[in-house]
This record gives sequence, C-alpha cells and structure tokens, in this order.
Amino acid sequence: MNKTHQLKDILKTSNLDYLMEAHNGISAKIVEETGFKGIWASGLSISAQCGVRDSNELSYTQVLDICEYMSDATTIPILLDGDTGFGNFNNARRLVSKLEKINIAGVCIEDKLFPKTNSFIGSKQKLEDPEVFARKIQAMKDTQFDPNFQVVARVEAFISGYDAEEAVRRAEIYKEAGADSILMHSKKSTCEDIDNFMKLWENKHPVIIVPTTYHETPTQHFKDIGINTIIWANHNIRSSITAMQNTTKKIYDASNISCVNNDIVPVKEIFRLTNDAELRIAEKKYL
Ligand code: SPV
Ligand code: MG
Repeated sequence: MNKTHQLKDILKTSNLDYLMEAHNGISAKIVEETGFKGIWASGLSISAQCGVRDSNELSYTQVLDICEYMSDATTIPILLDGDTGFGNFNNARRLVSKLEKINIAGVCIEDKLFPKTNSFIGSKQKLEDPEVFARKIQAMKDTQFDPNFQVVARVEAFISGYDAEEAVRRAEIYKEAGADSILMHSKKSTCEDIDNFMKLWENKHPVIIVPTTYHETPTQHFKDIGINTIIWANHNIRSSITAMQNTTKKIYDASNISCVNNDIVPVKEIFRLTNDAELRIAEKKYL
C-alpha cells in the first residue's frame, strides 16, 4: 500500500489510531521503528529544532526540505502540519503539489491567518472567514494528483474562545468543501470541548484530536466517543530538549564526557539508524 493509502486508512477507519510527532529524519525513523503507523510532522517541533518560533518564521521551502528528509527516512505516511497553507488558496494548492512530489501523504491546514501563532499562545486569535477557508480546502483537493492524498481541516474555534456550535458550523463547512477529516483542537485541561463537539457532530466525518493539555483523559474515553485519530504532537522534541539540556549541563560541569556515557546511545546506534551497513555492501559492489 502506498503512503497516501496508508494515511487514508489511519484517518478514515473507525478504530482509534495514532500519529506520533517527528521533526527531522532521525526522529521520523525512530517513530517508525517503534511501531507507529504514521507521523505528525509538527510545525512547532520543526520550527523549534531550527531554533525559530512557531510563527511561520520558516519559509515553506525550508519546511519542505525537512519533510523530504523525513519522508526519505521512512516507509510510513507523514501528515504535515501545514499551518495556514503559507498564504491564500494559491499558496496552499502549490504546497499540495510540492508535497506529493516528495511523498508526503497529507497536509493539515488550520483556519487561522498567516502568519500563524501557536495555539497555546494567547487566547483570542483571529480566525479566517470559514467560507474563504473552505475555498482554500477546495483548491487543495482540486489540485492533488493522487486521489488518496489527505487534506485535513483543523478547526481553531475552541482555541479562539468560541463554543461547540461554532466549532460544528465550521467543521460542516470544511467537510462540504472536501476536507478528508476534521482536526478539532482544544487547549482545555479537560476533554470538555471535545465531548461537547462530538455530541453535536454525531460521527458525521472522521475526527482527529491533539490531547496535549487534556492528557489525563484516559485514551479509552476517546475510543468510546468515536475519535478516529489521536496526535501525540510534540513529545519527541520535548524529550530531546530534556536529554540535551541534561547532557550538556553534565559535560559542562564535569569538563569530561565519561559522566554521560550511560545516558546516551553509542555512536554505532547512529550508524544503525542511518543504515550505514547498506553503504558498506554497496561499496563492495561499486567501488
Ligand atoms: C504542532 O504540533 O505544531 C501543532 C499542534 O500545531 S499545537 O502545537 O498543539 O498547536
Ligand atoms: Mg502547528
């Protein structure tokens, strides 16, 4: 099954599936070999690993370059966090064409304004007019070459302080415009927003959630209310920051590296992850 078909299966089937965050080639590879069926290429994490803010400070071609490394390193599908699509309908549809060329299986766009701000910053972010956003989705769906390429519409109504009725109103418009799934975002510490939405939504179309702040809700609850996909959105970048901070501090304090040897992988693990063995075999054949 090709990657777009795999992603479609993850997002559209009624059983609960997961996408795990990655932000470069090596983290994508780790996500795959751990057993996840798909990858969330997080805008926050990709920006952070470049040392910049999640405010469209990376150009879209810079994001594409990182996606290409992630795609080349893996055989499972990647859903790119495409923010607002890097502009209007025209920028968004060009993004789709470029993503298909590097074997990215789908893209999620959110109904905010370019340049975007991370959903966890501030409380009343201005949203895009839903009809304008719907035409952006339509342009993306009209542009895709592979019929299985996935366009996900992310609703930011709860993030901007609106109620479940507004969330449903927007989700319906985006579904009608051709979105393959709806990502309903919330930053409450409980799953109250998601519960309210799902009651009104009545499983009309597949739903993705990102329970970063309401992580104490048991996963079984999301199965029970009919969520299709959960995104674990930023845990690889956060864990790598913790690891790097601890290691760097220990080496700084000790002026020696023996103190961290038990905390870190041996260099040969890097060779394994980047498949150095294949190059050794190829050298025998071609050198
Ligand atoms: C991301 O991972 O970049 C997301 C999810 O968009 S969040 O940061 O929760 O908005
Ligand atoms: Mg993002």
